[in-house]
Amino acid sequence: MKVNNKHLGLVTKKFNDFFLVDLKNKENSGNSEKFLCKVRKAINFKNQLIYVGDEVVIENIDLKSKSAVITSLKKRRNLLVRPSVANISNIYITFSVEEPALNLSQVNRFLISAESMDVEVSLVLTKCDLISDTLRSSLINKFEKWGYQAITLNLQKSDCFKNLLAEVKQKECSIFMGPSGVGKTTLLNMIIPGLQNSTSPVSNKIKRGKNTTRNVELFSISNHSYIVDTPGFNMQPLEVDIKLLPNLYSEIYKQVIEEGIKCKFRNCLHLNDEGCNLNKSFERYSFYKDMIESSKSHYYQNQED
Ligand SMILES: Nc1nc2c(ncn2[C@@H]2O[C@H](COP(=O)(O)OP(=O)(O)OP(=O)(O)O)[C@@H](O)[C@H]2O)c(=O)[nH]1
Ligand SMILES: [Mg+2]
Ligand SMILES: [Zn+2]
Repeated sequence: MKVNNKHLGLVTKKFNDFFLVDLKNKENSGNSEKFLCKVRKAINFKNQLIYVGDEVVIENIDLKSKSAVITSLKKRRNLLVRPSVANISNIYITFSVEEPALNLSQVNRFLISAESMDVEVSLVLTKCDLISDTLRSSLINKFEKWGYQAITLNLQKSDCFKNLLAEVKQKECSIFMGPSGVGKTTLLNMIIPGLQNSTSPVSNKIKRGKNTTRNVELFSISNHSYIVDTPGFNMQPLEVDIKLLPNLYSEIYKQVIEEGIKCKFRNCLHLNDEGCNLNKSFERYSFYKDMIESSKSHYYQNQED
């Protein structure tokens, strides 16, 4: 049976030229109806590609074969580049405290690149069963100084994710990002009833993840909330305008915006002491400096090309 109405849908998965689209504004939550869609021929949406998280209009809905065609693409609020996901409201940077071991410079890179998206950013630390309570507390203290209230999880305790679940249910579209093997899919399997996505143990020798999740996929947790599982990336590329970098660090933002400190030059990158009044005695300053230096060389290289 075909229905000719137009419907607003949400792209939950993408493979080659096909898209899985969930109907939006459904009456009830629970098992959602997904339609396999292609883009209507002769439409190219001004050469824009369609991504997971995009809102689209679907037509020619065939209820029997559960298929339809996408006829237009709604304006998106934001687009994360790697992995490609549209319309995110919250990013949960997810790292394990062990197996694979916590790499602070990598955590910082993920956090800063998430901050550049202008969405709410949180930090989740998994596998806390593998460390002592003392170490867990000291990590919480450390990240508090970085400007984050780390959510610490021990997924072997089934009730530890209750608060997190209540939180993501309040958000529109939360994405879990971090290296391979940290337990992103394990967490989603616990949060979403009935979800049984593949997970696999980290490799024995080098304690690295095995890149188990291959595709970005968006899952419904209530009528208005979605969670995205992503493939783990071990290196987060940073494509942030160098001028924006200082304010992505809360330690700098607080001094400049909230406390109003002024350096001699406007647009001070807070590197040399001459005329710079930033208090640099915070833990992430060395990461910040390295990030500015490497963006600078990248910046000048591009200017020469
Ligand atoms: N000890 C312990 N192991 C955990 C915990 N959470 C997840 N794991 C294990 O970590 C391994 C990797 O988990 P996955 O969920 O596949 O990791 P992922 O982040 O989805 O990895 P990719 O899909 O490769 O990006 C699995 O063997 C999980 O059982 C935890 O809280 N404690
Ligand atoms: Mg996974
Ligand atoms: Zn300065």
